Amino acid sequence: MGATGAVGQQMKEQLEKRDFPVNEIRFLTSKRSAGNKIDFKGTTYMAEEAIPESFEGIDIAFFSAGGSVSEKFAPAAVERGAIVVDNTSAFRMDPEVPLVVPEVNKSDLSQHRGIISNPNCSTIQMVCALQPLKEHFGLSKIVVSTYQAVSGAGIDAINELKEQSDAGFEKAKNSQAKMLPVKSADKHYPIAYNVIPQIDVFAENGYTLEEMKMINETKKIMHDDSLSVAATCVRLPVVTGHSESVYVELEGAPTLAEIKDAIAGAPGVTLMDDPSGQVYPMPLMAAGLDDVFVGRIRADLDNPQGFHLWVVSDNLVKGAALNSIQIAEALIEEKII
Ligand code: NAP
Ligand code: 3JM
Repeated sequence: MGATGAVGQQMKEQLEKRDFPVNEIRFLTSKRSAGNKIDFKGTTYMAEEAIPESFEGIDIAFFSAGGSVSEKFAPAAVERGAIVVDNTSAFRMDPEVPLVVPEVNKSDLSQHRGIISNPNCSTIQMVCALQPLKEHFGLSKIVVSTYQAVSGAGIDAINELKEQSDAGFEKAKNSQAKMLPVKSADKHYPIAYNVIPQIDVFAENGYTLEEMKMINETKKIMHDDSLSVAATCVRLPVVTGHSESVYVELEGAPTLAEIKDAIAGAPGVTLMDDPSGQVYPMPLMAAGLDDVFVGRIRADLDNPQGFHLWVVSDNLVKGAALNSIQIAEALIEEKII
């Protein structure tokens, strides 16, 4: 569901690349793209307008077409026997819906009642990097600032960044932006040559919903309501790949070498940290890759339990499509489906 979107196209690529076991596949979209041709593993398919009957005979339905589409169609898919892996925020905080990053809380999958939520992209890469620290040393506090790419806001936002960038600084400054910070809002700002400290709409407490997603989802995935989490989410003129500056306070006071060893040994995480060689992760190098990359690891200068990290990953890959496919792979491995 949402097959023609930025996430949907990446889902298709991941299914092909990982040779996911498929007997039959349907590519669902809105009416707008129905009839468009989609190539999958050497066969050409037609995109179909989603209707409740689209889910007859389907085992696993991957949703990435926005929250309202998930609210409308996920129950119809579950009624027809499908397990829904939902990439939207629609059900993430529902206590009956597992919210899963397989490297962190795969065991929650067994509790599913038809819908499994895929966390927000910024949450996924952060919990992958921090889970080894939690396991080895205990984790009590997180303060994160994000540097997020426009691909997280969909294909139209990627195109808008490209158009504004090509137009140059002066023209971009006066351009009629339509997509960011929030498409449905009345007011928009150019993203090229700019930085926008707003992702998703504002909540009453002054945080944005993107920030509240990171805060609430992290506690749910890590099974720790007492974990202290603060987030500031910022959009940058980067096509794809989110970066995060993360400050953590641990329950222990490990050495820097122990922190690096824990991160280097974590599944799905690559340590990339050598200041002497100017080695650290950046979104341009992470684009299209599966892993979460961590560098710039430093001990806080005042707090022996405090550490700073720089965490980068492709938000469309591990942040969205890959994590969803890994959830489906885990369902098969664990014989849940
Ligand atoms: P996108 O590039 O704008 O694509 C949207 C997709 O949804 C298109 O395939 C579109 O089909 C389809 N769609 C829109 N309205 C529909 C409707 N009423 N019925 C059926 N299909 C409809 O957006 P995207 O970046 O792929 O993101 C899609 C959604 O995924 C987001 O809204 C968000 O909820 C979720 N997402 C999650 C993460 C994450 O962190 N896990 C990251 C990014 C996005 P048409 O081609 O017919 O318009
Ligand atoms: C990432 O329903 C919508 O309009 C989608 C908004 C959206 C979300 C979301 O809330 O599902 C855009 C981009 C996300 C997300 O992953 O939380």
